[in-house]
Amino acid sequence: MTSSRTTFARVGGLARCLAPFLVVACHNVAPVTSVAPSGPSVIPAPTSMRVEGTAPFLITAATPIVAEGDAAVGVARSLASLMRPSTGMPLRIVPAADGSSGPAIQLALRADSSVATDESYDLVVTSAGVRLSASRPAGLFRGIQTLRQLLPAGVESHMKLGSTAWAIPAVTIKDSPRFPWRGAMLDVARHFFTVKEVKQFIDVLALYKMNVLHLHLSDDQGFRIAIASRPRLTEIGSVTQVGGGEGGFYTKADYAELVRYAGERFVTVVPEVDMPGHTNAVLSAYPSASCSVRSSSPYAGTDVGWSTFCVDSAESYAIVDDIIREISAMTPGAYFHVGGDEVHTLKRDQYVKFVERAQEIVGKYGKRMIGWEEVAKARLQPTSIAQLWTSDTARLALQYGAKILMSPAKKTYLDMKYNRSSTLGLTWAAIIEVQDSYDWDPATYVTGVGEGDIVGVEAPLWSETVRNIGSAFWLAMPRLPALAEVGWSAQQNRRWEDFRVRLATHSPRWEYLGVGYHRSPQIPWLGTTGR
Ligand code: TNX
Repeated sequence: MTSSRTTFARVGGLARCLAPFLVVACHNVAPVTSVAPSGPSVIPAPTSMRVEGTAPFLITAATPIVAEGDAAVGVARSLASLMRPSTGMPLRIVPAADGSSGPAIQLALRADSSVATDESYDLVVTSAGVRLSASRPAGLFRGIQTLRQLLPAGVESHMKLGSTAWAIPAVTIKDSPRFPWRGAMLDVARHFFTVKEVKQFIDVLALYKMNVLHLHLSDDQGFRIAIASRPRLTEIGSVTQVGGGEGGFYTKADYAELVRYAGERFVTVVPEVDMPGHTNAVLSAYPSASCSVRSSSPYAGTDVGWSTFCVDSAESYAIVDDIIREISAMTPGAYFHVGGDEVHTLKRDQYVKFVERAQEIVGKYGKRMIGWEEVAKARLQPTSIAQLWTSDTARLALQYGAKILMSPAKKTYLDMKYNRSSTLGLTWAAIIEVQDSYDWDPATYVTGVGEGDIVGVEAPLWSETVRNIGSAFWLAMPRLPALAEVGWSAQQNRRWEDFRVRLATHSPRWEYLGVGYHRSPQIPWLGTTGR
């Protein structure tokens, strides 16, 4: 297979520098021609990539973007707006019907395409032009991220870079994702994140071909989305956060804007309202849904497992119905996440009863239910998903024909520390360096959960210690691209020694994007500043 050839060529170059410290040394002293960074460092690794070694394609002021098919025009616009600020090139968008010939970046939608999924694409670059084809706009968009990574890092600059040659190496790439769900979760409940911050997060997901943003919209500390029929949820439930800050919430217009922004990048928003536990913020607003003797008031601590809806009260289900109805109506994606984790104060049958009612309500509003692994104790519908995080409980889902989303905490939790001295993060699941997050196979991680049982991989970023987007990025980068590759690239195309060298070349992009990162000692970063 072509990809193996490319990969082996890379690893072969490094084989002379076997010990990790020598890899760094070789990298620094060797002329760029002898090591991987001289070749394309695409993350996630494509299914197959042949580096032609012939002349590259040069973008000039005359290069148009040719959009074949109306639906390709939107994606062409994304590419143009990505490249115009840094290149200063006009990059006119023209329909194929114009019959323009000459060097161009062609984006083609082909219904008869041989590509496998909506996100698959083919990319051919020669000195004469670029041809990107896919059967769906999502595939073109993913292909554009590859094109972006084939260009010099400066393409990410918001200012025009005068002296850069905008060359794309001659390559032939065929690419398709391993799993349909490659996500990240942002906990906007423990600390609130503004619309602008969440958009920055979405931008980075898109760069690495991730396609799901799971928003953890409520927890004990805050309820973060306006529900018109239940105004107290945000009037009372959103006023604090961990540590006692002022919290916040999204208006319906804010949420709609996030959904739109994500959609433009072919990222699906999966909203989560955690229930029946993690509900102190809801219960402080509507105490009639609680049967605890402990009265609920705004909470800024970090304990878990102590709050719950009263599972026998009609009022609980009336609130749940209102919340799921209104959020579902604003959510184009197929899934509603009901949480379901860490309920330490209910008996198993009480818990199961609640989850089954919630599943019915989700179905009533046209969505499929996803919940943390504990929901697999209930009778699931085959369309539901259990999100594995800390045990093998999720496996129970398989008997109902339901699928599993892989978020094992020891590998995917972005809120775990990188090492003992990390200033941010927790340690309850593990200490997770970049290699730990990269070097595992979702299909062999849990006995009895194989490739066909898994819908994908998701990286949760819980925010007990994360007060702003800068801290979020420091924890996410570079583990997020590692997990993006776990979810996208075939297992046989992934090698840590190859990945770490490709990853090293990405830090200049993050710097142009204003995204801070953990300068992991496992990665042979370029230079001292990463540039
Ligand atoms: C466990 S993972 C939780 C969250 C915490 C997280 C911190 C899960 C389903 N529940 O409530 O924020 O640990 O790492």
